[in-house]
Amino acid sequence: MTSIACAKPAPFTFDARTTALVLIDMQRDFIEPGGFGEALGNDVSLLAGIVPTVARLLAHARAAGWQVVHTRESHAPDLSDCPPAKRLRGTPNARIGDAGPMGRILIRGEPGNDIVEALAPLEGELVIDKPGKGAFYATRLGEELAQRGVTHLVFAGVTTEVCVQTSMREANDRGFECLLVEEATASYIPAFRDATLSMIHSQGGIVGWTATLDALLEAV
Ligand code: TIU
Repeated sequence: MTSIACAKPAPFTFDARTTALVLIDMQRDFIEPGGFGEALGNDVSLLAGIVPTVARLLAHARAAGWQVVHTRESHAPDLSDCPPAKRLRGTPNARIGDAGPMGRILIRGEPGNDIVEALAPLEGELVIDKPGKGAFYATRLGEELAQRGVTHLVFAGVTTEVCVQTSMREANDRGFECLLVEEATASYIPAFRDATLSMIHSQGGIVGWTATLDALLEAV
């Protein structure tokens, strides 16, 4: 067993054999210019800065033998899994499914929908395509984790208050013990990242724990 003593709000104890690293949506569509993030009017460079930190965390998880999960927010080419309530909202420049410099925005199989090169999945790692913000909604993630006996989830990725927070809340409701790595998550709106970290570990860890990457690496 491993324990991160200075996790918030209390020590986080886990067993590498039943722990998975869940990297949320570290995709070109959010992190590089020309994708969904920029179409929404955001400065995507705010997200690119965490890639080396997430790479350190990923290298550790691989060395420690954790199950690794990568998620991708993505839709079918015919948009049958993208309700108008999602497609028609919030995009002044381009919408999900429109053509862009990295292919059709947020569409499965297009270059922009790939995980960024520095974090490319390896064989044996789970890659979950998700049509929603949460990683459990309309995906096989719950079943895949149950089959592997996973009980603890360490989260990182983008964006903190949208897909990361939604996925972590879904996981908490399903009985997983969840920790978010503080410097391995980012938002286009940094104050929202900070607020999300506070929300997660408030009220005695109402939806989970947070810890710094250094604290996690020291513990293991
Ligand atoms: N817009 C925004 O902050 N995020 C998303 O649309 N998706 C994810 O967080 N992955």
